[in-house]
Amino acid sequence: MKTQVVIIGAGPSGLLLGQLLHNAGIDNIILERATPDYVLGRIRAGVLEEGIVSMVREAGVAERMDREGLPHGGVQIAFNGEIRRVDFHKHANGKQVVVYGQTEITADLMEARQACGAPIHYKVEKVQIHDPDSDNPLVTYEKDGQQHRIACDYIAGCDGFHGVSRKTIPESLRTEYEKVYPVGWLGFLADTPPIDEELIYGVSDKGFFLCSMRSHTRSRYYVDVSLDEKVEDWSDDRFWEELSSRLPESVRGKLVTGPSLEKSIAPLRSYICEPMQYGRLFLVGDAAHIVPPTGAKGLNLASGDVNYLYRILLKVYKENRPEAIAQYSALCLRRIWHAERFSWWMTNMLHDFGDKFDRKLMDSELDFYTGTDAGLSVIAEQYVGLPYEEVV
Ligand code: FAS
Ligand code: PHB
Repeated sequence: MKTQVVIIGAGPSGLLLGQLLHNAGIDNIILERATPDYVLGRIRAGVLEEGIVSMVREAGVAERMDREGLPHGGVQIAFNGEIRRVDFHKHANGKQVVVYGQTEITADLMEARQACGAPIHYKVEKVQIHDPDSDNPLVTYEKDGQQHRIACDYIAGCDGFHGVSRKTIPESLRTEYEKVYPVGWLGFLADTPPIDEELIYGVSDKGFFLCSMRSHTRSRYYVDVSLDEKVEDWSDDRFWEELSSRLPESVRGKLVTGPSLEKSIAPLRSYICEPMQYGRLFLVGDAAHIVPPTGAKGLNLASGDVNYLYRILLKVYKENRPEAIAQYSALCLRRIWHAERFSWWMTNMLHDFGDKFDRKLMDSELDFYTGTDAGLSVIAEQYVGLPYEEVV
């Protein structure tokens, strides 16, 4: 088999890249090790920056997102019993974010892939990347016991943190940066009306909380827990009691409880692999970087990588500029490191990791950054997302 681009992974990165390339007439094959249901069953991101919204529109897959997505002009931050609002219109030049679940985007992209008939293979095994640093890379995999080979021009490693792509880059060429936080987020999804029109991030003496949503009738909540906690030890009642105890008096009465549709604990980590390319192999999204979800950046960073790789491949194939691939890693990393810093900073400002000096700094930071125009602009401009750079 031969194609122009092999995409490993059918998460949001792989599916979005695949749709954009297909629409541009660039042949690509997507290889996914799981089933569609498994991919859709992972409850993850919920906040979309304008960048990914425009990419999904450009891919021609925005109809449901535009109909059901919730535009948000601000976000709220609760501490010391009060709630302050970060106004994006006032402090981020009128930009906004859209609340629309990663699961929904993934489902919309899966449907588009099926409708256009572009090749995608689920439940593949033993994907291997051969000679990515040559002019003739090859991808092999197994499916239903059959061995398959795909000769290609380029490989997009959209296979997440635990995929095969990053490990294909020789360890001697990789520099990895990592910070592991001493807590995880216990996430809870319920068909209950959200506590407020906007997201509320907060920290109380009991710990961090986040009140988010997926629609006007479906809520998504988080509390931070120690890493030795097990999700099976958290009954629905125990979760609701813990969340309620962390909420400010002013909103606690608005909390509507109900049975969980999904409950999971996600560890918090900052991670980056440099460089993000090796010959004709490009790392995209979680394959190359992870952020703590406090800045709502994970999915949005993945989409930034997709934007850069897509526009570079357009230059390669439509302008006959194969040398354009050399800029990919540096372009991605400039944006990624800003989001890594923002996510690390928001995490430290909203989580008490037990040091009493740091706890006092948290109060000072929260008071300054939510109480001054300068501070509010810092949060707003990075929360709505930095603009994509031009691909030359
Ligand atoms: P993904 O991990 O989504 O997709 C990779 C795909 O590759 C998977 O389908 C996997 O099955 C497949 N794959 C892996 N190895 C393979 C192989 N060898 N062969 C073939 N296929 C292979 N981000 C936010 O912005 N906000 C959040 O609240 C948030 N919460 C999160 C909670 C959790 C528990 C996790 C893990 C992440 C969360 N994220 C959040 C980040 C998340 O949304 C990611 O940024 C996003 O899924 C990145 O998408 P992909 O890069 O496509 O990687
Ligand atoms: C979510 O809705 O899942 C969500 C929103 C904002 C975050 C993290 C998660 O920062």
